[in-house]
Amino acid sequence: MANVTVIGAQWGDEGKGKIVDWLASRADAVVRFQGGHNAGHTLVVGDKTYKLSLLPSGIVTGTLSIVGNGVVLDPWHLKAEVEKLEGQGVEINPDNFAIADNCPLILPIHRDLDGLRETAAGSGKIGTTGRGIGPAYEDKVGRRAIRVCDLAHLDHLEPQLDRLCAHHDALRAGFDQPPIDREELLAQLREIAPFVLQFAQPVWKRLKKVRKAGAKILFEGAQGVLLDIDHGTYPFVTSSNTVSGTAAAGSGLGPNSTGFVLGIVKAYTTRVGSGPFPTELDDEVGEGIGERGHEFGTVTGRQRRVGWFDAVLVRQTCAISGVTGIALTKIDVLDGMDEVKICTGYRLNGKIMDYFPSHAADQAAVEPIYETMPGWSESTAGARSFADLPANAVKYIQRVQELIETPVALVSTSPERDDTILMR
Ligand code: 2SA
Ligand code: MG
Repeated sequence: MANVTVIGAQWGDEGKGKIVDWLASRADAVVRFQGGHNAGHTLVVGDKTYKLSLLPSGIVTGTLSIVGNGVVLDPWHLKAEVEKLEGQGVEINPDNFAIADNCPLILPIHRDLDGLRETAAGSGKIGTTGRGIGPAYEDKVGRRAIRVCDLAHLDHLEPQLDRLCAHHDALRAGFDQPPIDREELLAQLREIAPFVLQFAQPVWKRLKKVRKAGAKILFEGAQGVLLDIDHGTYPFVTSSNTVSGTAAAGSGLGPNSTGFVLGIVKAYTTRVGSGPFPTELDDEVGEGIGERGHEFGTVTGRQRRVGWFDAVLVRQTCAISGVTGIALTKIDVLDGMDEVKICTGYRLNGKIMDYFPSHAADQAAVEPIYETMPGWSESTAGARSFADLPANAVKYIQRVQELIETPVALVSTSPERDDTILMR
């Protein structure tokens, strides 16, 4: 196995967790490079289920796991997640877990601001996970973030606190919130600092060493390309770049190290939160798919919106993200349907389009053009070879591959690690 970068090629929740876990057992290091604890990966290993939000999936198998600089880190959440996994028997120590010391922190004020803004926006809200992700990235780019390395210098935090408070106190006043309590914030940081610092280091150096030793690195993306801050359904996006290129910048390695780009693609489409969704189904068909697919968010438990497979979107995200091959997941959820539909193009103001436009109003207005294919009554659940799949499921997979102009490398047929078909 070469290095592999795994990204979601839709709106997140494509089933990255299972595929990443499958690959993590073959990797020497697993790196998270963007997002924060807004991600939610469910790993099913044997009879155990692990829910990860911030920690890289390799942690469950004891593989070196790294939180890269591109991540925004909530130190209190980190502690809780580590303790929860330790309670499930997972060992986490500085030998198998490292955090980039230049990683910006998510503070309680970020979480509060996220919530205040969403409430104030009413029906115009983004539908964020409420974890403070956006405000934390704003502070990073605004050069006023408190970073992991600052936790070792809390006696000299005044300049950062000045910048942070100047900005946030004004914002908070707009929401009738009191100014930041600097003493309280400092006390909270002092308390959590030793826990975080035991894992903190310049991870680019560690990764350089790992690379020299010829180890295989797995870059674990979170969310999906349609939630990318540049390429997604702006403004209904997350606040980081979710495309494959971020693996390099978000970990401290060059773009020549990201290897095979594996796009994770669900055999239909889902999204949580607000924003355009051309193939969304508001009927029993969608409800059925949602129920069979257990479409509830790992992080917030919110019900996911469900729709047909949109080949236009996935062709676009695969191109933007340089996807080498895709892993098609949850094909078994489509078992037993009379027919299945694939969106092959859009109609906008009487014109036919073969791509998803950038403007939010156009994104909301496009009408999908569908191709209908016969379904399959046989079960695909648990299939482990191509020969085990019903003929119509094979046809569906081949048509998807053709339309998205990207090869299918893997097909996943259940949440179980081994229920995976390797195509090439
Ligand atoms: P935020 O909290 O600022 O990132 O929210 C902004 C938008 O991004 C959406 N969002 C997500 N949508 C789907 N899945 C997400 N995380 C997955 C999960 C993890 C995954 O919950 O299982 O698949 O990697 C995720 N995170 C953020 C959110 O709904 C808003 O639309
Ligand atoms: Mg998920």
